[in-house]
Amino acid sequence: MHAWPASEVPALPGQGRDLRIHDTATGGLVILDPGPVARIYVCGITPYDATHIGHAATYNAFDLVQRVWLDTKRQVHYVQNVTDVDDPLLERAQRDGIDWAALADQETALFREDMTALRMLPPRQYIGAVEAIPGIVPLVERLRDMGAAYELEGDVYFSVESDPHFGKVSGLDAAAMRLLSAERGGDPDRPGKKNPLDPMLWMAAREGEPSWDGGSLGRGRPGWHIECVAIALDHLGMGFDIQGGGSDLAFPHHEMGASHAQALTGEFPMAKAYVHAGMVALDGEKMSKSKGNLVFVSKLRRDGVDPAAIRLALLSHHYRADWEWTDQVLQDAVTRLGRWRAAVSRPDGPPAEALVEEIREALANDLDAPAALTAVDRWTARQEQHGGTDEGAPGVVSRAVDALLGVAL
Ligand code: 5CA
Ligand code: ZN
Repeated sequence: MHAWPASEVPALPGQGRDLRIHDTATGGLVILDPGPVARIYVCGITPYDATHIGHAATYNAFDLVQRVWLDTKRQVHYVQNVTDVDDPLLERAQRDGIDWAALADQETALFREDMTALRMLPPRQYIGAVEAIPGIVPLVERLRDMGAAYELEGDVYFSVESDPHFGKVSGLDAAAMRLLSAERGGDPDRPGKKNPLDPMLWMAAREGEPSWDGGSLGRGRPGWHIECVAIALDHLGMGFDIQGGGSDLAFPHHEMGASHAQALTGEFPMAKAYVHAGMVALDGEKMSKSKGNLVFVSKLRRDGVDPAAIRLALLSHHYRADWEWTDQVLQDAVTRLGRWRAAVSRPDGPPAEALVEEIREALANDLDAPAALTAVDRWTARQEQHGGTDEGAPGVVSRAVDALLGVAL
């Protein structure tokens, strides 16, 4: 699949800083030391509805990761998937009487537009589950042949016991895992499984549903976790720097994915850090396609909201916090954007070097975007109150805000 166009990232004076980021698996900050090419996999959308503010907040967090790394003069190998075949997508297409593939195409196209408008840097590879199937089948066969997977009425399940490190991503106990598994796409109550937590790797073809040639597995379609693992291993290999997504993916998705990869390769860990963004709520409940309490990025854009203001609204919350979208959050961002734009529109102003370092330090410290915004606010207030004589300082601020925060002033 094609991704979306990259906005330009201006080069900045001085030196970028290495990222320290919270890792769900160890529960603390890790100092990442990627080589010249940093490797990150971020779970993409299931395209059955438009991009909402919760999705955008999660992609914003990982866009900041890219920007911090680019600022250290590294290249970034960023891979993202599109879950373009899965139960919720098929159910929505059925409900609305439309073709599932057309629905996926349409919503993926809208996602690309939203990401472009928000200045999210694109992944190097943007891969759909359907196009990944030829790579998924041999992995499932290999897991089965090595005894890490088993068949149940034509479906193939992964045996969580085959990975000695199972449980290390989320750190949850079996009871909590069982609850979340039932909530998030698993089938812990299906009779005949070796362990209730075992997730499906390959689902045998069902009447009226799309299916693909699965070689010795028979016709069917892939499970959710193996989809991301196949794509990540194909393009990034083991031991990549960050596996990213929203906090609702820590278990089972990233736990199972890591176990699939670790069982397949015998290596540990799949990723050096498992990074999870908090959940955005609306009216007191997590924004989710299944509940329908959504604020769409595309709708805000149609209503004439500047995408830079949407981006600033996302940046005003720490990525790990759970937070609530309100009209006030957006209004505050619109006001802030106006003040920043006015402040950088003058030819000179207060010195900017220290501000660039403050933004760098804030982001390197577990992506503390709110601290970065406060630093820009302080410079803006000085510009408003006293002005300054540094020629070109507003241009430096404008480039730093663009390069590090993805906001075009
Ligand atoms: N296709 C899978 C991942 S492989 C999936 O979870 N798709 S999704 O469309 O449901 O979500 C896409 C991303 O947005 C995921 O990282 C998810 O954790 C994140 N996300 C979903 N809802 C919210 C929310 N309310 N707040 C923050 N992030 C969210
Ligand atoms: Zn995923």
